[in-house]
Amino acid sequence: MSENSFSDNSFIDKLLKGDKRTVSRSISIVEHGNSRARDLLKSIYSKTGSAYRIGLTGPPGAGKSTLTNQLTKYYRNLGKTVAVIAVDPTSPFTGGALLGDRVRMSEIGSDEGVFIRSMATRGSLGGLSKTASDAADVLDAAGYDVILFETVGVGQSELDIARTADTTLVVLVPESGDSIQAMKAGLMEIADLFVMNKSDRPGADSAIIALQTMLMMKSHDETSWLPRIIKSIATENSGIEDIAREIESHRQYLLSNDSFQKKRELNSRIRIKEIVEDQIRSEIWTKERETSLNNSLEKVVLGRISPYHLAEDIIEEYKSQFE
Ligand SMILES: Nc1nc2c(ncn2[C@@H]2O[C@H](COP(=O)(O)OP(=O)(O)OP(=O)(O)O)[C@@H](O)[C@H]2O)c(=O)[nH]1
Ligand SMILES: [Mg+2]
Repeated sequence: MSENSFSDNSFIDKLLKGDKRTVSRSISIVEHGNSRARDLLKSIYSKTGSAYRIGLTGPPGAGKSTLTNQLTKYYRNLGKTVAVIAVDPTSPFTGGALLGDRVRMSEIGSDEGVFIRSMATRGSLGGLSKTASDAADVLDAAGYDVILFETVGVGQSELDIARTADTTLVVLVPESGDSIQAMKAGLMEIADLFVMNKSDRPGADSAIIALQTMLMMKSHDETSWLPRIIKSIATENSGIEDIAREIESHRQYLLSNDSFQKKRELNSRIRIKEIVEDQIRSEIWTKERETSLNNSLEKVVLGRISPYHLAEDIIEEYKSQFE
């Protein structure tokens, strides 16, 4: 296979057959976000669209991995194949910070119908949502029925995951009761369903009531989807069926009123803009332009040239190559 093309179809064939090594290599390729990644994603796109994409987000330690593990077993019992992507928005190293997850997930990791991968996105080209969507396309094309994304809800990451997912689960614990009030509007907006995990701990019911009160204040009409709150004890495999049933209700809701199409259109729109912007950004910032920019900074700081003038010069010079 040549370095930059997939004209030799055996790689793609193996990927489409779900060969795990090839799936894994393909994800590494898309993580780089370079032209090779783009070639790969172009070749497989027509084979995507059948996997259901579920995102799990929430505060650190809420039980996202434990739930992911249980949901994976649940779907496997139904005969579905499952891919899990643990996205770590903070670590520049793949794997390291998620070692704990790996240990816990080793139980499902040996199952032939399960694929587990952790992805670090800091430092990779493009945002988390782009990388996650690209990885999901690879897994979708490889034939996985269900794709579960786990990411800790810090800052932007949960919004990115919600964009990539068809159904988004926000996982909370009774202890977050007090902080629910302070919870960023972000988590409230993205949840298609809430999971009150660690319901074996005191305060679960009052946390649910507090959350319910906040949810009722959100504006909605008879056609909007109202996120429900499901109790679970992930470590005891309790509540998992309820969660899966609610995910299915949400899927049916999306399908019944063309929201599914709309949601995927909206996500595609954002994704395409990201692809365009990433590519233009990398075209503009060649080594030469970076160097020339660095050489002009002193003049800017000393007040001899304004940042706007310099920016205009750079843009003019960039455009001139197309004339
Ligand atoms: N008591 C109790 N403990 C739980 C429950 N679910 C998970 N845990 C424990 O909580 C801890 C954190 O669980 P994880 O599944 O790693 O949580 P996480 O949200 O994936 O954590 P990060 O990925 O680090 O943000 C582990 O020790 C679990 O065994 C539960 O329902 N009840
Ligand atoms: Mg985890």
